[in-house]
Amino acid sequence: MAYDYSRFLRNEKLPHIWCPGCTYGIVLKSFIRAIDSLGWDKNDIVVTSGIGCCSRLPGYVDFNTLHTTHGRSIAFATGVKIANPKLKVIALGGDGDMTAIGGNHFIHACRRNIDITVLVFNNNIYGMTGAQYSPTTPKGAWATTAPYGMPENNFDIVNLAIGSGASFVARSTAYHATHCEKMIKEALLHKGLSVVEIINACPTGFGRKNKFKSPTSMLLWMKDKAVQKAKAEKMSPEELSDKFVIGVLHKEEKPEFIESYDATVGLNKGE
Ligand SMILES: Cc1ncc(C[n+]2csc(CCOP(=O)(O)OP(=O)(O)O)c2C)c(N)n1
Ligand code: SF4
Ligand SMILES: [Mg+2]
Repeated sequence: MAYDYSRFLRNEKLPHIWCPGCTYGIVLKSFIRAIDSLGWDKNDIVVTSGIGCCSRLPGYVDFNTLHTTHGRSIAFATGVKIANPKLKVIALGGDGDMTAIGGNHFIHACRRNIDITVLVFNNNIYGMTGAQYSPTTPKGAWATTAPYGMPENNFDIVNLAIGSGASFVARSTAYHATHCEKMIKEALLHKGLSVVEIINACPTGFGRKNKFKSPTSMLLWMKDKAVQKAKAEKMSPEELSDKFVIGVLHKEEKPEFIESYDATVGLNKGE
């Protein structure tokens, strides 16, 4: 029997706004299956987003949702989590949202290790506003703001998260939809700041002008370039040079922010 996504959707909000060939719908489904597999009460789940194409996702899911301001998904999520630590809080946003305008919120949430799951939809471009380059646009790639090729070095979101102190960091892609579901599920189960970078395709803003002949060719690029962690461990740096690794790339136990805050300051001080 076909999987019934409608139980988790605000069906009256469909059809969604995403372009044909955009991979955000695939990730939306992975996200729903991950949550469903945990059996959590919908009322205990809060999803926040910033502004961007992927940030429209909370509008379609039947949880408690906040579509906030550009770059501020994690800031709102932090407020919600501190106000009611029992809630399962998920902050999502694009590469622009999380590593450009919201980059400061991202690194400090990682440093604090607050118990929130951060999903970064990385399509290497500002999709919504017309393909300006973001901090993850590969060097040399075309963007409307880089008509001669992106001149800057780019962030590696996984390394940024690990370096900033996140206690769980994973990567997946829209092509690897079942793997993506698994990574999201593991992140949701982790106590502390968990980050999943999800490689996505924006055929309209990125693919068309960067020599991808079709949306399918962008998915096949993910298939070709992604290497599972176990396989990557047996490969040389040269063999990995034009690939990226997927899987759980960092996991550690360390004090979580709300527990530390409660122990030192007291969450209900003054009441
Ligand atoms: C303060 C502010 N600055 C700029 C914008 C314009 N803006 C909206 S979405 C966006 C970029 C979105 O890119 P990304 O976060 O990667 O999401 P995508 O659309 O690619 O999913 C920008 C610059 C805004 N809404 N608010
Ligand atoms: S512009 Fe790009 S990211 Fe936005 S909906 Fe279209 S394909 Fe997806
Ligand atoms: Mg983007």
